[in-house]
Amino acid sequence: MSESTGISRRGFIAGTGSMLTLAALGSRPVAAAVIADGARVAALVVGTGYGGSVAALRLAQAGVDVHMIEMGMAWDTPGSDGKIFCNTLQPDNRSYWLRTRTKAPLNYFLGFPIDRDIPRYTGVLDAEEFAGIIVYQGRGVGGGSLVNGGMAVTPKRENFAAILPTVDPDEMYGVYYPRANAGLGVGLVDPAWFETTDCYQYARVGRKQAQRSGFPWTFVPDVYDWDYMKQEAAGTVPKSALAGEILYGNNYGKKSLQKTYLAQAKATGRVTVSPLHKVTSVTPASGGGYTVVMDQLNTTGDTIATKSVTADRVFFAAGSVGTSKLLVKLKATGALPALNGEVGKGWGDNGNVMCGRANYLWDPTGKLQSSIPCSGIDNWTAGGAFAEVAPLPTGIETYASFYLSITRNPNRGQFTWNPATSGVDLNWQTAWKQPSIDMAKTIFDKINAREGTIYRTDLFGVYKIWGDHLTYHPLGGAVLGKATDNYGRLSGYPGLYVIDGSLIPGNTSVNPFVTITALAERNIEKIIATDL
Ligand code: FAE
Repeated sequence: MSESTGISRRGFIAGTGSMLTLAALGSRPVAAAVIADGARVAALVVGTGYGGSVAALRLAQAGVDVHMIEMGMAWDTPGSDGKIFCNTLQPDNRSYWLRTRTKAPLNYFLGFPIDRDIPRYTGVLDAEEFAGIIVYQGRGVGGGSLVNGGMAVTPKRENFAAILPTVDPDEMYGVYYPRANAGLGVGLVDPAWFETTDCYQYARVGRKQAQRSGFPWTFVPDVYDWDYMKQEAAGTVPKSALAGEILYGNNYGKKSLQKTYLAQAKATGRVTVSPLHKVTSVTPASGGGYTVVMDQLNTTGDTIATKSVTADRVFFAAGSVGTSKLLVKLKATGALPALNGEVGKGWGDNGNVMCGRANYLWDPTGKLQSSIPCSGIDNWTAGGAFAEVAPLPTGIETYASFYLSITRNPNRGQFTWNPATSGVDLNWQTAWKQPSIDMAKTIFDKINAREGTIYRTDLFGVYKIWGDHLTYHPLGGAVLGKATDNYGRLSGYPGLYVIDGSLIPGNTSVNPFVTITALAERNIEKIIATDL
């Protein structure tokens, strides 16, 4: 137990009367010691996604006590069905963050809306709505790693200068990308198994059609345990990828951060996590360090306590949207007035756009589809698009090919404080997706022409081809070398750092979490060497 929590389980039980407390808890063990009001901590990490998990592990290994604050749940306890997470096809209260109706990214099927009512709960997927875009994000200990597809892609080196122009590619490709890939447990599908398994028929159809149109097709690495997936296919273990689990959590085979960086961090004995705590303010403390204010939430999202702690150092790792919103608010409301004018700027959607294509009856994509994508079409150089061949794990034959394209969309949004609502707005407009649609069309118009096929119009509405209303990949808002120095130190405030996807200026050319992890590895190494 870290001293920095200010409370230990034994002390808590002794201090409140052990019999009474155990009776009230129904004899269940106390899951974790949450942070106490008035605590003093050496390092406080806001958020438990990729950036936060890297920071916590490396700081702890360097001998620093770390407390991680996470607004979502711990996701370590099974529900009444014996599972921690609910299935994509049967969303229940565990699916969405504080919604009374689901908000599925593919919200129509065969032209009919598929969203349904659910009880309001601190579920695992947040569909955060801004005026022109819905930003999907993971909520809980593990951040986006709980809900994502696990596609773990290192960008091509030739594209890196456009991704992070102020970072030395030699050190990234020589040291930090390899370190991130190892820490995340990245692996590749067995190519021989891929050729024969039913669950990747959809990917083989995607490959055949891409290659017939002359597009480079490539395997994409993932953090899923590929041996486990083989056992799922053989029917010897409980299924998750082959049970269609995606978006609302994965119960078995995916190596989320809880199984990798966070497990290692907790094993140091120096890292404590407070779930269901949401940071609302950070401001310089009179005696040095920073006063961090947070709301403790219950599972319907009500505030049940407000706590104020002091931290010597604060690492903002609340994700691109979470960190940007916090910093914009703290600058505008006078908590951190010296933050520079770059805070909130340079936000991008990683060029995300989705579409489906209708295949002929003689080209089925399979009723069993692994929810973990393993391949993509790389037309980045010629047409500005990298398209995941994505599953439609509905359990029935759809004769559809489905794609999430990552495109070189140049548009960038900005977060601003809105005094009228006491909230943070994002000025992204839906029309700004048009360059992404144009780039995706460089692939799919050609495939459709070659195959004699058409776009699906029933997945995102009635007669709507493009899923242009959303992103899974928010990036930017506290850009490296602009809002911060070249290692994430916030200007004007020694001891405050940004260490998540908000550092990356809007696009990574591929799925982003390996780059977020590698950049965090680079920055924390420098910070530990020079600031501690
Ligand atoms: P992130 O993982 O979002 O973690 C931030 C954490 O901070 C979250 O747990 C928040 O709940 C928490 N938080 C926010 N505000 C506060 C606050 N005020 N107080 C306390 N806690 C707070 O940030 N990327 C890939 O590379 N491959 C994929 O296959 C892929 N698939 C995806 C599929 C879906 C459906 C989604 C939503 C995302 C996907 N992503 C994928 C994106 C990836 O998960 C995302 O880029 C990273 O999770 C971002 O990492 P960060 O560390 O920036």
